[in-house]
Amino acid sequence: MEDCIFCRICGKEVPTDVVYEDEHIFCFHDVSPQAPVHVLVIPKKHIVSLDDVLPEDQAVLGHLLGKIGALAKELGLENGYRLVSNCGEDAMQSVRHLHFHLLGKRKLAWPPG
Ligand code: DGP
Repeated sequence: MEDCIFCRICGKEVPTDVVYEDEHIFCFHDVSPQAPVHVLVIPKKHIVSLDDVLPEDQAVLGHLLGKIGALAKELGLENGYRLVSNCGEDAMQSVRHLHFHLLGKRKLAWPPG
């Protein structure tokens, strides 16, 4: 999608610090890190949010979730981490391209704000 910053990032129109990439997913460092490790994991397909997942997207999202443990290990998150997807207004989703925040390397409070 032309005016989507995350589509532009995974389409390499906007340079970014890539952590992992394959045919279906892209992982890069968040521009505004909320923890010593804060990366975003996204499907390359433009899906607005978890509310917009279609049955045909499920394999890609299963693939994405299946990669999280390996990514966490690669990023040194042996002591634990949090995976978050903000969906919609109440969760303050600011980028309308489905993304998962992978956060770690500090104690993460619960409940979140
Ligand atoms: P959310 O509030 O859940 O929609 O989070 C969006 C995140 O995306 C936020 O933590 C900042 C990050 N972000 C927004 N624009 C860019 C960008 O151009 N580059 C990178 N690396 N991260 C971005």
